[in-house]
Amino acid sequence: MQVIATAGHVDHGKSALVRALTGMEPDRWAEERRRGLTIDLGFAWMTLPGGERVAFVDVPGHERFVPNMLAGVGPVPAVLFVVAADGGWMPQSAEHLAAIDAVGIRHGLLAVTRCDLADPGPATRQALHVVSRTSLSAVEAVAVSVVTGAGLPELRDALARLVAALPAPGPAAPVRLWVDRSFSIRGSGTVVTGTLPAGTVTAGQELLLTPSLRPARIRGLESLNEPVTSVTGVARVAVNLRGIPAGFPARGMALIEAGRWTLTKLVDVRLSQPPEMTVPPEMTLHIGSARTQARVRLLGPSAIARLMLRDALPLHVGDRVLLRDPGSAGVAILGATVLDVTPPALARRGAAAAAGAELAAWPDLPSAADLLRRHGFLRVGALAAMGVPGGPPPVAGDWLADPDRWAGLRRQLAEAVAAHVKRDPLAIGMPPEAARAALGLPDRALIEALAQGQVQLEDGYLRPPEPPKVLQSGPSLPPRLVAGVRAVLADLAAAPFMAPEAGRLRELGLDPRAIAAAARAGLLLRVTEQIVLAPGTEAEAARILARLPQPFTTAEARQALGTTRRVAIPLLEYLDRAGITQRLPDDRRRLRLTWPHGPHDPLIREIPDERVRGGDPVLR
Ligand SMILES: Nc1nc2c(ncn2[C@@H]2O[C@H](COP(=O)(O)OP(=O)(O)OP(=O)(O)O)[C@@H](O)[C@H]2O)c(=O)[nH]1
Ligand SMILES: [Mg+2]
Repeated sequence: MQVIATAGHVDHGKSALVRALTGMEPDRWAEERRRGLTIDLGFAWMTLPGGERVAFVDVPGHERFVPNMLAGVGPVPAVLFVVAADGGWMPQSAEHLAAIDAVGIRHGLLAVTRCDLADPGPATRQALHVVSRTSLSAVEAVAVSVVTGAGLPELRDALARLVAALPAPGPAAPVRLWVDRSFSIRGSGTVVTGTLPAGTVTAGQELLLTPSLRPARIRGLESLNEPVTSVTGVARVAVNLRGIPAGFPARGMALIEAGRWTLTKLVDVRLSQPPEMTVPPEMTLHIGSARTQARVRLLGPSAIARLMLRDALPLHVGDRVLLRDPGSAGVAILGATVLDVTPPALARRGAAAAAGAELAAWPDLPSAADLLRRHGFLRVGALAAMGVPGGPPPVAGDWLADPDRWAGLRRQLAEAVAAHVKRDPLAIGMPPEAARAALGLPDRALIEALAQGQVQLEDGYLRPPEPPKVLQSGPSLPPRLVAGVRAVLADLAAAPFMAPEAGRLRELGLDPRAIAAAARAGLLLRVTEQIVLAPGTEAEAARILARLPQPFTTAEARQALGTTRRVAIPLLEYLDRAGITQRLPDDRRRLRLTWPHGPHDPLIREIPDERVRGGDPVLR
């Protein structure tokens, strides 16, 4: 099926032609028939010579009803443009054509009607000339009379050719069914109708009704008055909805698929206006069957503008919208292409001009790369809801990133972490949340992905990749700390298990933070917050304890190590945690490991070091 809208000046014979082609009455209202004037949209359909069916959306020509005309033309792919042979080109001919051009409809036919009343030649030539300068460009022209029937077979053939040439939209395209009528049927409930431009709707499917995003399940479907279980656009569709009260839906609302559209009140667009024309600050925006007020802010000297909409609309990047100034004397209709449906705030001075310059270079159908360059980061779902296919693989989770921005951020993160550690050498590292805030990133997962290969993320903190140099002051450890550690190690040289008293540690300036930093740097073995020994002392302890009869008591261990209970008990517990000793139910212990290569076996040096980190509450 295809759907074609009529267009043309009032009284030029649009409805009469639809009636003659379809045998159906497009003027649905008694008032319309009484006045011989179309007020609202009418619907009729026929089967073409080739067997294809075509539905017509018949629009009013009167200037008072232009909004209705726009609601009919908005979602259709093609138009039947009507000019009366005896009327010629008229104001609403021009206005309707401007609207068609603004919406970007590229397919159509010219019907020169009432050819029994006047020579169709002049009207045909004039209309073809004007039409050729619009999105319709070259169209076929057919002269017809509904009174004599002249030209009607030729028009049917031309319609068949037009329909055959129309592009077939994707059956899997996102559904956006603009509501053009809504009514309720006793026993069935709420029904809405619309022109489905693409995609498929199926009975049982759940859609969302904009702008409230109220869920609406399809209870039943009809197309051209016949019940169907599924319809693929282009089609006229009547949808019986469950979950929507009668009287709730209205023209301009849309049924959309969840996650496939961006509901937005703010868009950046490219206007199709010649730059010298002054653009009114307030215009009426039309898309599909919807219309709303738009505040227009030009972004710099180019044709780029930011539109602030009164009502949220479901939009895609690349959508064509129509802007109209109903207050203006002449025809004031502009087309605009949506470039961004979630544009960033223009907070900085000069941001508007910069945004205008950036967007001026974009194509009418921006790519994922364009949008990522502007936004830096986008979730996969957000890009899909913009209607933009493709995009690079995610950098973390469902985050997509602009490749240049990402590379820059990797450098920035390395610098930020290095600066953090330099500022506060005793710090465990930079908390990822601090790095996220410093780099202005939307999600912590991005920091974790950025850290890879650049910065170490250990124990939940970011540190520079190089571990600090042992026993050398420098950028990594302050000289005061290194001096304190040297003094402790000197004390321990004579009695390796006589850990310095708390007072001695205080005197040397080794508070718990400093001790933790020194332990991290491998300068001290931190048994508890208060008990520190020289690195590697645990291996020496293991060697000494290995000489005792197994299992051994705490007192035997204390004696063998030549220390006090103050040190022996926490040291034995430390050795338990490190897996070097095992504590038995009777409180005695035995060595768990044997070292074939003696006490300098690298295993011994590595295991405890790891355990210090794992067991340290400060580091968790
Ligand atoms: N003689 C003659 N009259 C025609 C022909 N086509 C339409 N008319 C008459 O022209 C008048 C207007 O026709 P409509 O079909 O209502 O015009 P319209 O374009 O639908 O008008 P609006 O919907 O109000 O914009 C009616 O009186 C028709 O009978 C034709 O081919 N020949
Ligand atoms: Mg009419």
